[in-house]
Amino acid sequence: HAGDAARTDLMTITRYVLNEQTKHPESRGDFTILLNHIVLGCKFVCSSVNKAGLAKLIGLAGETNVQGEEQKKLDVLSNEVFVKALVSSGRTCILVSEEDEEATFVEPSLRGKYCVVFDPLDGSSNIDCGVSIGTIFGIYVINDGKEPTVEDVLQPGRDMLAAGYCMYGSSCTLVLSTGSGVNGFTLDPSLGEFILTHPDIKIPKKGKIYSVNEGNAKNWDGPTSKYVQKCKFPDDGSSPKSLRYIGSMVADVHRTLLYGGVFLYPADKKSPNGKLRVLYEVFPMSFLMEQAGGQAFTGKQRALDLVPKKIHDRSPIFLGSYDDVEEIKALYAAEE
Ligand code: AHM
Ligand code: MG
Repeated sequence: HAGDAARTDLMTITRYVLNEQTKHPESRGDFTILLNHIVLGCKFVCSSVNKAGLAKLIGLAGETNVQGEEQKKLDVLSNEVFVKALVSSGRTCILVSEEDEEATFVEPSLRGKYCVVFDPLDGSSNIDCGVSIGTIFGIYVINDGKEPTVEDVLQPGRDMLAAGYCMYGSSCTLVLSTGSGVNGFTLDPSLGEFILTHPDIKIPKKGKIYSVNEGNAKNWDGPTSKYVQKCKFPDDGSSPKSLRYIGSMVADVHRTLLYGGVFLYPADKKSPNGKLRVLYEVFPMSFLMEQAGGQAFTGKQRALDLVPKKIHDRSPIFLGSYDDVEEIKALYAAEE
């Protein structure tokens, strides 16, 4: 019937990116190719994540090799999936992964102009209990023909060309920004296609949720403690905020993007730079927040203005609804 016929009219992620490409007549389609390879990596990891529980319990055929080696850990596997997908795109020159100590320089014959920073499987402590986990990525571009160096990725987050994440949850959702707004796509497993389900995501200006690991409260600094106290005991007559904390950055940020509020991983006395990594956690999520109309702040400055010194640098982060982050900024300003 008519409903079925209409299905081929869906906006798939490929179609979306090709459409975007036509807005840049000078484009040679390199970005579209790169993104296709990232999408393939996401689909592959999604299918592995979905099989993970089964594979562990009953040992899926092919999961154990002839030497009887143990099945690969999912985070190691995901890293290999993305490294292979990115290198084989022929469009990358430097890869920075949370899983690898050093940056990977792509061999000259497969080299392209994009640098990709990523956390292949974030929140992996959540795998065994079936809680949502995800892949986070950010993309920089270097000048054509330039010999790549690690300096090319030690750039402020505002210079990213694109950023996104894929959440492996009850459904598989890919959220992407190429610098003009944020769009969300959901994998239709029967088609193997990501379909545009959340066009032009805008975060509510103010939210009713705060999201933080309160178990660290003992070691927080003044402004963080004050802010969380205000969430629970507002002094302006407003209702207290609800607390939601999954402990999986992708899931916590995804909820924040859709429902509003703030996600914070602040500094504490034990970890003065917080926990989350600048290049492949803080930057991509901050990029998405700003593109959705929210803000991202480190406690000192706009998160996207940070300049990382090392590829695995960390930073405190407060991100979410514009007005909520504004309140946090005021508390830090009052401290100075
Ligand atoms: P991971 O890269 O080791 O998985 O750690 C990152 C995760 C984030 O997904 C999450 O926001 C944070 O760690 C939770 O940390 P904590 O358990 O300290 O609250
Ligand atoms: Mg991580």
